[in-house]
Amino acid sequence: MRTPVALVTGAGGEIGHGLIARLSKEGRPIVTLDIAPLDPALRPHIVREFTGSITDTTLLDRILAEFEVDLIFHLAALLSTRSEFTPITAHQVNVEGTLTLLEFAQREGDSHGRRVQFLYPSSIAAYGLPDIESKQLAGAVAEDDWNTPRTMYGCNKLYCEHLGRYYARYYKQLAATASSCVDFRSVRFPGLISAVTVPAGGTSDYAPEMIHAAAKGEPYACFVRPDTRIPFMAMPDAIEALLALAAAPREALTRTAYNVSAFSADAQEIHDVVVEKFPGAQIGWKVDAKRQAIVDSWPADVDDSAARRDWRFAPAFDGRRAFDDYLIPTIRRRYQR
Ligand code: AKB
Repeated sequence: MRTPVALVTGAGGEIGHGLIARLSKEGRPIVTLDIAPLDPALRPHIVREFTGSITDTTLLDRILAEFEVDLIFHLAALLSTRSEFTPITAHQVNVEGTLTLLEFAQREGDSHGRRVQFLYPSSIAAYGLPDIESKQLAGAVAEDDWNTPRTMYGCNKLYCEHLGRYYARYYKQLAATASSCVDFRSVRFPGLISAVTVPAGGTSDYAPEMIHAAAKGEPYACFVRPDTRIPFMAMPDAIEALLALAAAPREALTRTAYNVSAFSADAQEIHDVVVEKFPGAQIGWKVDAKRQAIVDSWPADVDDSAARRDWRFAPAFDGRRAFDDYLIPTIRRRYQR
Protein backbone atom coordinates (compact mmCIF):
# COMPACT_ATOMS: atom_id res chain seq x y z
CA MET A 1 0.00 0.00 0.00
CA ARG A 2 1.29 3.53 -0.77
CA THR A 3 1.57 6.07 2.12
CA PRO A 4 -0.44 9.32 1.80
CA VAL A 5 2.12 12.14 1.97
CA ALA A 6 2.76 15.80 1.20
CA LEU A 7 5.46 16.52 -1.40
CA VAL A 8 7.66 19.61 -1.04
CA THR A 9 9.81 20.56 -4.04
CA GLY A 10 12.69 23.03 -3.67
CA ALA A 11 12.65 21.82 -0.06
CA GLY A 12 16.17 23.11 0.66
CA GLY A 13 15.30 26.70 -0.23
CA GLU A 14 14.27 29.61 2.00
CA ILE A 15 10.55 28.81 2.19
CA GLY A 16 11.24 25.06 2.34
CA HIS A 17 13.31 25.41 5.49
CA GLY A 18 10.50 26.96 7.49
CA LEU A 19 7.65 25.07 5.85
CA ILE A 20 9.01 21.59 6.54
CA ALA A 21 9.53 22.25 10.25
CA ARG A 22 6.05 23.81 10.49
CA LEU A 23 4.28 21.13 8.39
CA SER A 24 5.77 18.25 10.37
CA LYS A 25 4.32 19.81 13.53
CA GLU A 26 0.92 19.11 11.95
CA GLY A 27 1.90 15.43 11.84
CA ARG A 28 1.92 15.43 8.02
CA PRO A 29 4.25 12.81 6.52
CA ILE A 30 6.54 14.75 4.15
CA VAL A 31 8.50 13.68 1.09
CA THR A 32 11.02 16.17 -0.30
CA LEU A 33 12.51 16.73 -3.74
CA ASP A 34 15.43 19.10 -4.29
CA ILE A 35 18.29 19.41 -6.71
CA ALA A 36 20.72 19.41 -3.74
CA PRO A 37 20.91 17.21 -0.63
CA LEU A 38 18.73 18.52 2.19
CA ASP A 39 20.07 20.42 5.20
CA PRO A 40 20.58 17.60 7.79
CA ALA A 41 18.63 19.65 10.34
CA LEU A 42 15.49 19.09 8.24
CA ARG A 43 15.84 15.31 7.93
CA PRO A 44 14.13 14.42 11.25
CA HIS A 45 10.98 16.12 9.92
CA ILE A 46 10.57 14.06 6.74
CA VAL A 47 9.83 10.45 5.77
CA ARG A 48 11.81 10.42 2.51
CA GLU A 49 14.25 12.66 0.63
CA PHE A 50 14.64 12.58 -3.16
CA THR A 51 17.55 14.44 -4.76
CA GLY A 52 17.16 15.35 -8.40
CA SER A 53 15.42 17.59 -10.93
CA ILE A 54 11.69 18.38 -10.96
CA THR A 55 11.82 17.83 -14.73
CA ASP A 56 12.98 14.21 -14.23
CA THR A 57 9.81 12.22 -14.98
CA THR A 58 11.48 8.90 -14.08
CA LEU A 59 12.18 10.22 -10.59
CA LEU A 60 8.58 11.45 -10.30
CA ASP A 61 7.35 8.03 -11.43
CA ARG A 62 9.30 6.49 -8.54
CA ILE A 63 7.58 8.87 -6.11
CA LEU A 64 4.17 8.06 -7.64
CA ALA A 65 4.86 4.33 -7.38
CA GLU A 66 5.73 4.53 -3.66
CA PHE A 67 3.59 7.38 -2.32
CA GLU A 68 0.02 8.68 -2.52
CA VAL A 69 0.73 12.40 -2.86
CA ASP A 70 -2.37 14.47 -2.12
CA LEU A 71 -0.72 17.78 -1.22
CA ILE A 72 2.12 19.47 -3.10
CA PHE A 73 4.08 22.60 -2.13
CA HIS A 74 5.91 23.39 -5.35
CA LEU A 75 8.66 25.73 -4.13
CA ALA A 76 11.43 24.90 -6.61
CA ALA A 77 12.33 27.95 -8.76
CA LEU A 78 15.15 30.13 -10.04
CA LEU A 79 14.57 33.67 -8.72
CA SER A 80 14.47 36.91 -10.70
CA THR A 81 18.11 38.04 -10.77
CA ARG A 82 19.55 34.59 -11.42
CA SER A 83 16.93 33.96 -14.13
CA GLU A 84 18.06 37.03 -16.05
CA PHE A 85 21.51 35.50 -16.49
CA THR A 86 20.17 32.09 -17.62
CA PRO A 87 16.69 32.73 -19.08
CA ILE A 88 16.44 29.39 -20.89
CA THR A 89 17.37 27.41 -17.77
CA ALA A 90 14.91 29.57 -15.83
CA HIS A 91 12.16 28.62 -18.31
CA GLN A 92 13.10 24.95 -18.07
CA VAL A 93 13.04 24.94 -14.25
CA ASN A 94 10.26 27.47 -13.60
CA VAL A 95 7.87 26.51 -16.43
CA GLU A 96 8.69 23.02 -17.67
CA GLY A 97 9.34 21.93 -14.09
CA THR A 98 5.96 23.28 -12.98
CA LEU A 99 4.15 21.72 -15.97
CA THR A 100 5.78 18.36 -15.15
CA LEU A 101 4.64 18.69 -11.52
CA LEU A 102 1.07 19.62 -12.56
CA GLU A 103 0.92 16.55 -14.79
CA PHE A 104 2.36 14.48 -11.92
CA ALA A 105 -0.38 15.83 -9.62
CA GLN A 106 -3.04 14.92 -12.21
CA ARG A 107 -1.66 11.36 -12.44
CA GLU A 108 -1.47 11.02 -8.64
CA GLY A 109 -5.10 12.14 -8.38
CA ASP A 110 -6.06 9.67 -11.09
CA SER A 111 -4.24 6.91 -9.19
CA HIS A 112 -5.82 7.43 -5.74
CA GLY A 113 -9.09 9.09 -6.71
CA ARG A 114 -8.69 12.24 -4.58
CA ARG A 115 -8.01 15.81 -5.67
CA VAL A 116 -4.37 16.83 -5.20
CA GLN A 117 -3.89 20.25 -3.66
CA PHE A 118 -1.13 22.12 -5.48
CA LEU A 119 0.23 25.15 -3.57
CA TYR A 120 2.25 27.44 -5.79
CA PRO A 121 4.29 30.47 -4.63
CA SER A 122 3.96 33.08 -7.33
CA SER A 123 5.36 36.56 -6.95
CA ILE A 124 4.92 40.33 -7.26
CA ALA A 125 7.31 39.82 -10.18
CA ALA A 126 4.17 38.84 -12.15
CA TYR A 127 3.48 42.58 -12.24
CA GLY A 128 5.16 45.12 -14.53
CA LEU A 129 4.68 48.83 -13.97
CA PRO A 130 6.09 50.74 -16.99
CA ASP A 131 7.65 53.62 -15.00
CA ILE A 132 7.98 55.30 -11.58
CA GLU A 133 5.05 57.66 -12.21
CA SER A 134 2.69 54.77 -12.99
CA LYS A 135 4.00 52.92 -9.93
CA GLN A 136 3.28 55.88 -7.65
CA LEU A 137 -0.15 56.41 -9.20
CA ALA A 138 -1.05 52.70 -9.04
CA GLY A 139 -0.48 52.40 -5.28
CA ALA A 140 -1.72 49.01 -4.03
CA VAL A 141 -2.38 46.94 -7.15
CA ALA A 142 -5.05 44.28 -7.48
CA GLU A 143 -4.35 40.84 -8.96
CA ASP A 144 -5.64 41.51 -12.47
CA ASP A 145 -3.88 44.86 -12.98
CA TRP A 146 -0.50 45.44 -14.61
CA ASN A 147 0.13 41.77 -15.45
CA THR A 148 2.93 42.74 -17.86
CA PRO A 149 6.11 41.41 -16.20
CA ARG A 150 9.52 42.57 -17.47
CA THR A 151 11.62 39.63 -16.22
CA MET A 152 11.87 36.02 -17.39
CA TYR A 153 11.03 34.97 -13.81
CA GLY A 154 7.94 37.20 -13.78
CA CYS A 155 6.77 35.80 -17.11
CA ASN A 156 7.34 32.28 -15.77
CA LYS A 157 5.35 32.91 -12.59
CA LEU A 158 2.41 34.54 -14.41
CA TYR A 159 2.26 31.80 -17.05
CA CYS A 160 2.38 29.09 -14.37
CA GLU A 161 -0.53 30.76 -12.56
CA HIS A 162 -2.47 30.34 -15.81
CA LEU A 163 -1.23 26.76 -16.26
CA GLY A 164 -2.44 25.93 -12.75
CA ARG A 165 -5.83 27.50 -13.43
CA TYR A 166 -6.03 25.45 -16.62
CA TYR A 167 -5.22 22.16 -14.80
CA ALA A 168 -7.72 23.02 -12.03
CA ARG A 169 -10.64 24.10 -14.23
CA TYR A 170 -10.23 23.16 -17.91
CA TYR A 171 -7.89 20.14 -18.08
CA LYS A 172 -8.43 18.25 -21.36
CA GLN A 173 -11.85 19.93 -21.68
CA LEU A 174 -12.53 18.34 -25.06
CA ALA A 175 -11.83 14.76 -23.99
CA ALA A 176 -14.79 12.37 -23.48
CA THR A 177 -13.92 11.32 -19.91
CA ALA A 178 -10.95 13.37 -18.57
CA SER A 179 -11.56 15.33 -15.34
CA SER A 180 -9.26 17.59 -13.37
CA CYS A 181 -7.69 16.10 -10.25
CA VAL A 182 -5.65 19.23 -9.43
CA ASP A 183 -6.78 21.79 -6.83
CA PHE A 184 -4.39 24.62 -7.76
CA ARG A 185 -3.96 27.46 -5.25
CA SER A 186 -1.37 30.24 -5.56
CA VAL A 187 -0.13 33.22 -3.58
CA ARG A 188 1.81 36.13 -5.09
CA PHE A 189 4.49 36.65 -2.48
CA PRO A 190 6.09 40.05 -1.94
CA GLY A 191 9.78 40.25 -0.99
CA LEU A 192 10.29 37.61 1.71
CA ILE A 193 12.65 38.15 4.64
CA SER A 194 13.89 35.13 6.58
CA ALA A 195 15.90 35.17 9.78
CA VAL A 196 17.24 31.65 9.40
CA THR A 197 18.39 31.65 5.78
CA VAL A 198 19.92 34.26 3.49
CA PRO A 199 18.43 34.81 0.02
CA ALA A 200 20.03 33.69 -3.25
CA GLY A 201 19.35 35.02 -6.71
CA GLY A 202 16.46 37.42 -6.04
CA THR A 203 16.10 41.15 -6.65
CA SER A 204 14.25 41.93 -3.41
CA ASP A 205 17.28 40.48 -1.60
CA TYR A 206 18.64 43.91 -0.62
CA ALA A 207 16.35 44.03 2.42
CA PRO A 208 17.36 40.68 4.04
CA GLU A 209 20.99 41.23 2.92
CA MET A 210 21.05 44.61 4.70
CA ILE A 211 19.74 43.17 7.99
CA HIS A 212 21.96 40.06 7.95
CA ALA A 213 25.06 42.14 7.10
CA ALA A 214 24.40 44.54 10.00
CA ALA A 215 23.86 41.62 12.37
CA LYS A 216 27.16 40.11 11.26
CA GLY A 217 28.88 43.47 11.68
CA GLU A 218 29.75 43.57 7.98
CA PRO A 219 29.45 46.67 5.73
CA TYR A 220 26.70 46.52 3.09
CA ALA A 221 26.13 48.54 -0.10
CA CYS A 222 22.45 48.54 -1.05
CA PHE A 223 21.93 48.02 -4.80
CA VAL A 224 18.69 50.06 -5.00
CA ARG A 225 17.91 53.74 -4.30
CA PRO A 226 16.71 54.72 -0.79
CA ASP A 227 13.22 55.66 -2.14
CA THR A 228 12.67 52.19 -3.65
CA ARG A 229 9.41 50.83 -2.30
CA ILE A 230 7.92 47.32 -2.59
CA PRO A 231 5.83 45.12 -0.25
CA PHE A 232 7.54 42.62 2.09
CA MET A 233 6.68 39.79 4.45
CA ALA A 234 8.52 37.94 7.23
CA MET A 235 9.00 34.24 6.45
CA PRO A 236 6.74 32.88 9.24
CA ASP A 237 3.81 34.81 7.73
CA ALA A 238 4.60 33.41 4.28
CA ILE A 239 4.50 29.87 5.61
CA GLU A 240 1.26 30.47 7.53
CA ALA A 241 -0.25 31.97 4.37
CA LEU A 242 0.52 28.79 2.39
CA LEU A 243 -0.97 26.61 5.14
CA ALA A 244 -4.05 28.83 5.56
CA LEU A 245 -4.73 28.75 1.80
CA ALA A 246 -4.29 24.96 1.79
CA ALA A 247 -6.76 24.64 4.69
CA ALA A 248 -9.41 26.90 3.11
CA PRO A 249 -12.61 25.21 1.87
CA ARG A 250 -12.47 25.08 -1.95
CA GLU A 251 -15.87 26.70 -2.35
CA ALA A 252 -14.66 29.79 -0.44
CA LEU A 253 -12.02 30.54 -3.08
CA THR A 254 -12.98 32.99 -5.82
CA ARG A 255 -9.64 32.89 -7.65
CA THR A 256 -6.60 30.64 -8.09
CA ALA A 257 -3.93 33.34 -7.46
CA TYR A 258 -4.00 35.77 -4.54
CA ASN A 259 -1.99 38.81 -3.49
CA VAL A 260 -0.63 38.69 0.06
CA SER A 261 1.44 41.24 1.92
CA ALA A 262 2.45 42.28 5.43
CA PHE A 263 4.05 45.68 5.01
CA SER A 264 5.29 48.07 2.32
CA ALA A 265 8.58 49.84 3.01
CA ASP A 266 11.19 51.81 1.12
CA ALA A 267 14.87 50.98 1.41
CA GLN A 268 15.53 54.10 3.52
CA GLU A 269 12.96 53.00 6.11
CA ILE A 270 14.57 49.55 6.33
CA HIS A 271 18.00 51.21 6.59
CA ASP A 272 16.78 53.43 9.44
CA VAL A 273 15.42 50.48 11.48
CA VAL A 274 18.64 48.53 10.93
CA VAL A 275 20.98 51.34 12.06
CA GLU A 276 18.69 52.05 15.03
CA LYS A 277 18.92 48.38 16.11
CA PHE A 278 22.58 47.86 15.16
CA PRO A 279 24.29 51.16 16.00
CA GLY A 280 27.50 51.45 14.02
CA ALA A 281 26.14 49.37 11.14
CA GLN A 282 27.82 50.50 7.90
CA ILE A 283 25.07 50.59 5.30
CA GLY A 284 25.87 52.45 2.04
CA TRP A 285 24.22 52.84 -1.36
CA LYS A 286 25.67 51.53 -4.65
CA VAL A 287 22.77 51.47 -7.08
CA ASP A 288 22.76 48.77 -9.77
CA ALA A 289 20.67 50.54 -12.43
CA LYS A 290 19.58 47.33 -14.15
CA ARG A 291 18.39 45.63 -10.97
CA GLN A 292 16.86 48.94 -9.92
CA ALA A 293 14.75 48.94 -13.10
CA ILE A 294 13.39 45.50 -12.20
CA VAL A 295 12.34 46.59 -8.68
CA ASP A 296 10.88 49.83 -10.07
CA SER A 297 8.59 47.68 -12.26
CA TRP A 298 7.19 45.94 -9.15
CA PRO A 299 4.27 47.57 -7.27
CA ALA A 300 4.84 49.73 -4.17
CA ASP A 301 2.11 47.69 -2.49
CA VAL A 302 -0.57 45.12 -3.29
CA ASP A 303 -4.30 44.91 -2.56
CA ASP A 304 -4.75 41.63 -0.66
CA SER A 305 -8.39 42.12 0.24
CA ALA A 306 -9.40 39.00 -1.72
CA ALA A 307 -7.12 36.78 0.40
CA ARG A 308 -8.36 38.40 3.62
CA ARG A 309 -11.99 37.90 2.51
CA ASP A 310 -11.79 34.40 1.00
CA TRP A 311 -9.44 32.60 3.40
CA ARG A 312 -8.95 35.06 6.24
CA PHE A 313 -5.34 35.81 5.46
CA ALA A 314 -3.91 37.94 8.27
CA PRO A 315 -0.15 38.39 8.78
CA ALA A 316 1.10 38.29 12.39
CA PHE A 317 4.12 40.48 11.65
CA ASP A 318 2.75 43.55 9.83
CA GLY A 319 4.54 46.89 9.75
CA ARG A 320 7.17 47.65 12.34
CA ARG A 321 6.32 44.47 14.30
CA ALA A 322 8.04 42.41 11.59
CA PHE A 323 11.35 43.99 12.66
CA ASP A 324 10.79 44.48 16.40
CA ASP A 325 9.09 41.16 17.22
CA TYR A 326 10.71 38.77 14.74
CA LEU A 327 13.42 39.80 12.28
CA ILE A 328 15.85 41.77 14.46
CA PRO A 329 15.74 39.55 17.59
CA THR A 330 15.93 36.32 15.58
CA ILE A 331 18.70 37.50 13.25
CA ARG A 332 20.64 39.00 16.19
CA ARG A 333 20.45 35.62 17.97
CA ARG A 334 21.61 33.84 14.78
CA TYR A 335 24.87 35.84 14.79
CA GLN A 336 25.08 36.16 18.60
CA ARG A 337 25.75 39.96 18.56
C1 AKB B 1 12.89 37.79 -6.17
O1 AKB B 1 13.40 38.84 -5.78
O2 AKB B 1 13.13 37.26 -7.23
C2 AKB B 1 11.90 37.14 -5.24
C3 AKB B 1 10.53 37.63 -5.56
C4 AKB B 1 10.16 39.01 -5.26
O3 AKB B 1 9.74 36.88 -6.03
N1 AKB B 1 12.27 37.40 -3.89
